[in-house]
Amino acid sequence: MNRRELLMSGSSLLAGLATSGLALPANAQGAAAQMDREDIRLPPLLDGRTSPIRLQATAGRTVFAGGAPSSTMGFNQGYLGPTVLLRRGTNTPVRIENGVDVPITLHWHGLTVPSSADGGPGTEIAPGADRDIELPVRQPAATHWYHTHVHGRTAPDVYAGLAGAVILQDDDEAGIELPRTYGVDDFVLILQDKRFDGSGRAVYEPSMMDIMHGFRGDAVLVNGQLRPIVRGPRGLVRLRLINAATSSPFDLSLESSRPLLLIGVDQGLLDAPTETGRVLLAPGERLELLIDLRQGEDRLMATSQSSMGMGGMMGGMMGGDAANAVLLTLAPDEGREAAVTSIPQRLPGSAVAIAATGARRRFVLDEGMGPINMMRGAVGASPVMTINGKPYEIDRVDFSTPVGAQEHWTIVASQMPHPFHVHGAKFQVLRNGGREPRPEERGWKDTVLVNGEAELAVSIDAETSEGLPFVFHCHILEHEDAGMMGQFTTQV
Ligand SMILES: [Cu+2]
Repeated sequence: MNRRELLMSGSSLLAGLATSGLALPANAQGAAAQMDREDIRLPPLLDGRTSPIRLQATAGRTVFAGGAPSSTMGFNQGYLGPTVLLRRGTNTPVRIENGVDVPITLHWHGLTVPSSADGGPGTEIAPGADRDIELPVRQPAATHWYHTHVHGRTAPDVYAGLAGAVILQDDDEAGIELPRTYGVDDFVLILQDKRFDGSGRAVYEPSMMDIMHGFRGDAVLVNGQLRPIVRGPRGLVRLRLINAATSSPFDLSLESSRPLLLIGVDQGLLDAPTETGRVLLAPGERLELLIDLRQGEDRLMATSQSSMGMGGMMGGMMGGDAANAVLLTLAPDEGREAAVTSIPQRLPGSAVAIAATGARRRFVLDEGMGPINMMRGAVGASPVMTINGKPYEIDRVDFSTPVGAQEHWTIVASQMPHPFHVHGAKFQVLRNGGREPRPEERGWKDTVLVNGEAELAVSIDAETSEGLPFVFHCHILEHEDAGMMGQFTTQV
């Protein structure tokens, strides 16, 4: 079967997913309607700025949108984990305990810390075991997140809920008048799409086509809630959006068509607020937005991109690939005074491009849409995916480079868009798919949805320690689990 035939054979399935779109199964609709005005629940805060913290992986039973209880996992609770507060310049001791029956790791997505603290695939914690680390926080204020990262089972375990938010603070951010009262005018919003069975239970049983093209859910949940309402004072509120889906990129816009005010991306604040009609948030990426609630009630909409990307072949075949859905309602609380009512002119971020004088590297991401995976699929085996022709192996290191190097990387995603992520480093997007970076691709990043070829200026920031390499990989977690991941070491 060639690629086109494969796509055609999968098209009815994909079309079915697209038309079912972001709706719920019929028997969950009534409950969902009742849930429509449920206030958002934020994860509890866990303050690591001044004291050690503890994160215990925990099994749970969670009701999503009024359906039957789902088997889930979380940290210190049954689904997702607390929001960890960190501050630049501190060293935060963390105890990670594994209270579930599968191995876990704890990767700090976005933190550039030594690899022994960072929790890649090489730091597995067995059921019942624990691990003590220390996080040296030396980078600017930003929204990051943490999640399990065991090779071969990252997708199911992140889907189940082994993930949480990080708010990193510093003096520069504190010096700007921005909303920062958690749950009052500053909201962490963790996005995960889920697929539901007939009883409304969230299930994860990806087909071969889901693995190849990326799993798509029936609904996008925010902190585990369907279409919650975010109430804030009459003034500015800050949304910290984290895409923790296994593979769905979300195209975000306001129902009113008013522009979004973008203030931050993966690695921190921009140099100034930027107005944009819509922003694309790929798996692994974060965005910070300001919303002015004086303009009245509005809704944040999420269009789930077809797995084949914008304007791609599948988009055409499905006749407009997207189902538009309300992600959440934004509502002013008339009785509450806002702490912040004016949009800052400047933000602490730096727009200065780096030199990229170091090594040039080229990474070709390949989901193996060829005969080998077709044969494997035919006999029920899982597909093998590669970077530069090689699937991930825990004992293979693909390159080594000095800490402080500024390198020029070309990432190639020729068959479908892949969100590329690197540990221990940050980058600026120079070009993506032959165009200038979009507003949400500017500033320092650690994840980018590569569509065609992307040119990145990469700053290698952290050291590999205790013989543990850093990884770079596709953040479609099904692809990562199938081997689309490589490793490198750094030297101080
Ligand atoms: Cu991928």
